[in-house]
Amino acid sequence: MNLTEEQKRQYHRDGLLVLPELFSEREVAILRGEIERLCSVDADCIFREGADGAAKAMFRMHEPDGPTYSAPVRAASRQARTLGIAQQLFSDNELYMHHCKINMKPAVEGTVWNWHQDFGSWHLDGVARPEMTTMMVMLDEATEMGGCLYMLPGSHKGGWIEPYRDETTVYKTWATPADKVIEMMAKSPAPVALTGKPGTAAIFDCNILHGSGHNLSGNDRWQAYFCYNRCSNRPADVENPRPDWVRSQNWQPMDLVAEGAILAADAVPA
Ligand SMILES: O=C(O)CCC(=O)C(=O)O
Repeated sequence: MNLTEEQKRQYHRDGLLVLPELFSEREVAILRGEIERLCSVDADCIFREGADGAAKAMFRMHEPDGPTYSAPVRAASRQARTLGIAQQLFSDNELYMHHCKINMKPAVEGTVWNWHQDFGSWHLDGVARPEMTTMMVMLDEATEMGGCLYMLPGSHKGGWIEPYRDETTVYKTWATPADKVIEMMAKSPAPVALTGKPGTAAIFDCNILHGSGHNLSGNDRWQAYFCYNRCSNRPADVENPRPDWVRSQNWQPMDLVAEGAILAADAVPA
């Protein structure tokens, strides 16, 4: 899948490109089935919340040597529609996955992700340059009431903003200070709500400000995130690096796989 010049311009201008229904219903069903299967795994790379310990976030489904491995998720992250688009945006075929995750917001109970830049934490991981991008794929219908993502278009151009450690959320993150978010909002177009049908995707710059609210709806909101970095931008050594399921140590370039690879991977028993 080749991006048009207009799509590339839009990505660089807004820090964001929406790709409606990039994945088919069948592919989404396979990916969801995989996540349901993995929810019962007991592993450090699955975060849980609430009295019933429902999974909130799950990492590292793309590497064959871990407890959360899923061949269909690995195939999804290596499509011309995902990896190939990131390669085009960087004019670089040598990309690796910094991390791969699923964020789950259960109906009524799924909680907030405060405004942040992904590069806020990735820079602290030792990555020097903001040459990273994320492909998000909706595995449910994303709605405003259901806690969809909001993006502040153009905010990536402001560069890295020093984050603070946000301990208020279940999965602790590095968030952007409120005064900086408000300042950026005053000079940006209105935030964009990333709503859409299952299978819709969006690719976004690692410095764009984004966040999402509580899921007040009666439906779950599951989303997959494939975070790509250039191999030439791999992190430097840092003191106490985060575990490899969130700061990968596999810096080998990823290969593209065939269009039908998600369906083919589903045919092989896990
Ligand atoms: O899934 C969401 O709503 C937000 C997730 C996010 O921004 C992140 O994981 O960095």
